[in-house]
Amino acid sequence: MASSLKSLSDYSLKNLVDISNCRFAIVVSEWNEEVTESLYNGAYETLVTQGAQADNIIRKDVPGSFELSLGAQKMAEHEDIDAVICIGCVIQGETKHFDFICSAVANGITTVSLKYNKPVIFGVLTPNTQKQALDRAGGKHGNKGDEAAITAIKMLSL
Ligand code: DLZ
Repeated sequence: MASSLKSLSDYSLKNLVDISNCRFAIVVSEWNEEVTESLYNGAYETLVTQGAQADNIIRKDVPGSFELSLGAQKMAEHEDIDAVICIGCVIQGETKHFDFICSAVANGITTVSLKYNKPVIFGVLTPNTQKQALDRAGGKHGNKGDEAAITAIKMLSL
């Protein structure tokens, strides 16, 4: 299949752990809301489909992707949260803002994950255009929110 038509969110459902008693936090950036809401819905639905209880999925919104790291830290510091999923979309602009935000959030999320020794998942799209983002947020390339949720579950099996 041509890559332009292929879902880029393929993942294996092998070796998923029982998450019926796991608690998840999903931190959602308000920037590019149409995209991040679709990513959030994909992540939420995938967690529920895989066995998470709706009451065990907490949502927190932050203004932009730059703020995802602190939002993730505030969730990860709670002992009863098993995994955090960060949802954002940074669209390439004409300035260096894109590079600063992407690099800061990637480093910040990694730091939080290592500090609290729990999965903190990078569900952040970094496309060139909004169309590319929508294609990956429930469009022709699948939904990267689904993939972020599956990644969180897989990391819980470590
Ligand atoms: C300022 C800004 C810009 C230009 N673009 C985006 C974007 O595409 N995606 C996103 O999530 N956030 C963007 N932001 C906001 C920053 O993430 C942050 O909220 C502000 O710089 C304030 O710290």
